[in-house]
Amino acid sequence: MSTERTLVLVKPDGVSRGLTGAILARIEAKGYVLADLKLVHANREMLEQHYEEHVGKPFYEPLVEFMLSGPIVAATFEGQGVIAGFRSLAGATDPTTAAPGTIRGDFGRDWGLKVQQNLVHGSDSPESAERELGIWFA
Ligand code: DAT
Ligand code: MG
Repeated sequence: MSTERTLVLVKPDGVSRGLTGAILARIEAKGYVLADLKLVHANREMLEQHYEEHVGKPFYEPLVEFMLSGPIVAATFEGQGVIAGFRSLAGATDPTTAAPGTIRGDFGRDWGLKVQQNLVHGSDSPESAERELGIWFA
């Protein structure tokens, strides 16, 4: 396992619910190092690049609309194995079933079909991390 960088987004639901500090604190408490941070009002072009793997899926358009609905906090975190490590901290995609102890499991509400309101995004591979960091921290 090597020192890596990953992109973490606190999505509009996390920011509007006042959970940004609590979420970032968990990541820092794990020992990952905050290397960059900003509040971003995303635009459609950024989101089309960010979610390019999901274009055409049924949840794609609601997902993009949701990500446009309010400010997002974008962070770069560094650490040994931080890419998989953060996804482990975040928990399963659906907050309804995410395990207790994870960010989505503890803070995520049972939104039924609104799976996109799951508080956080984390890159899923070193290639995704570099690509996504280039979008959010261009
Ligand atoms: P993750 O964010 O856990 O990496 P993903 O990359 O598969 O999940 O999907 C991106 C986002 O799209 C996810 O955070 C929430 C939304 N999403 C995924 N699957 C969905 C589904 N079946 N219905 C509604 N939204 C979904
Ligand atoms: Mg993903």
